Amino acid sequence: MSAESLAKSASTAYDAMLDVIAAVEPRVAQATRQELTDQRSSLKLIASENYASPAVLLTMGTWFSDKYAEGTVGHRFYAGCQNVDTVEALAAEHARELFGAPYAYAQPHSGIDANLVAFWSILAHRVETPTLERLGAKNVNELSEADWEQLRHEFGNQRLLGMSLDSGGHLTHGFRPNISGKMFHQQQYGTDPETGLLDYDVVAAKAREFRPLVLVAGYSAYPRRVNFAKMREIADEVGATLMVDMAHFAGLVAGKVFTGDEDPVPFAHITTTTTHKSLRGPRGGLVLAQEEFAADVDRGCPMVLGGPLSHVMAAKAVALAEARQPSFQAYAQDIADNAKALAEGFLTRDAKLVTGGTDNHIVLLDVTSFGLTGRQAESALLDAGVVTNRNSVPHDPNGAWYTSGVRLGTPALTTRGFGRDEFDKVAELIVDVLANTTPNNTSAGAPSKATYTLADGVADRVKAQSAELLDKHPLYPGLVLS
Ligand code: DSN
Repeated sequence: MSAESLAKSASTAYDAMLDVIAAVEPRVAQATRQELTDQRSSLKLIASENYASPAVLLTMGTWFSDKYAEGTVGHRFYAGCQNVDTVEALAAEHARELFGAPYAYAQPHSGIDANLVAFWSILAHRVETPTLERLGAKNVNELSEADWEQLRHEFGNQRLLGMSLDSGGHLTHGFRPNISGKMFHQQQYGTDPETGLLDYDVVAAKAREFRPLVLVAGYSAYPRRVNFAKMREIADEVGATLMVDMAHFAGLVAGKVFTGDEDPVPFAHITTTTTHKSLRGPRGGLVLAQEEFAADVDRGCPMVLGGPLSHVMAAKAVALAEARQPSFQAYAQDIADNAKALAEGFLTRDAKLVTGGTDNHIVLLDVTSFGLTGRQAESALLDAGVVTNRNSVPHDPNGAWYTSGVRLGTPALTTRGFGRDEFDKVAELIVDVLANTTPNNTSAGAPSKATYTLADGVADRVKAQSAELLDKHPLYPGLVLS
């Protein structure tokens, strides 16, 4: 089927779908239409967002949503799961083939859920199983109260070492307010204060001293690649399990931009990801594992997760099939090339970047040189139709709420077909907004961290120039709603 006829079919499908919805709750149909208009008319630079294909989106809107399927393929707690088995097995097969993983689990509903499954599996495999074997019990129900208390104590007293939030790690990597920072004794590694880069010797020294059960690698706001061979060496030296959260860069792994030591899958005992960021699938999670962890990961539902979202697993299968096409490799390379162009666009305009650049899909702009907090910068950019999110920079003086940075990513606009020239223009537009934004004063006369004034005319000027870029690269070309 040609791209043109596919777009025509999608238009018919969405028109019909919106009619059916409008017959029950027209305001939802209207908001759904408006969301498409808004996404089409703004510069989406949120590093964790993308645009899934109509095939992926349509797959989510079916009766698979109505089916309960707790358990795993061929081993469910409900009858009638034969078709769920088909789509879950397909999603897992595509994931194994795409990433070269021995085992894949397609059920997690999100990245946080995928990480919880991974933590639970590591604890089950490395703490619970040996304890049960030692005590000659088949499962926890056979333990005496005293042995159960001992197991609970050991389960709840393990150690995790992960990257700190302000260095680019994720909340679930042991950030103390998050569940991961409470279910484990946690310590964090950061980045070099001068360069902003990971220092593997520092990570190794911390690991030797702390001796964690789990070493977490991966990031959500670090604009550089990671050497996972080195992380595995560190884990092996201290007897830790290496868990890599590749949610942000899974598309770059799938698209063979990150290969060799930069591909986490062969090195990690367990790799987790979301499916909706650079991987461009439906909103959801995925766990990949080496064989030794497979049986424990497989019990993720119902031990950690509620019933799987079968309609989303079906959409994961479609998205992963898309990611196995050669065109996805070209897309992934464009993501990385475009991020470099965006970074160069900022550097030539004297803006400050954390680590001085990028070699993945993220650019982390330090907005203190504009005299702004991240929150002011994010809001002023939104006024001009540029959608970003504020983010901490290492050792951030403004904390995790106001922040001093704005995180930008290239996956979404690359899907629309933006290239290096367009990303250079995007840098120009962002600098235009930020250079024309000034912080307001609080009632006490100090500079506010939240409010600001964007000079007259700037938002309209930037919106007009963005519109030229966006019109050249339409979102879902050929998809027309009546
Ligand atoms: N929401 C993800 C991100 O934006 O990176 C993290 O959970």
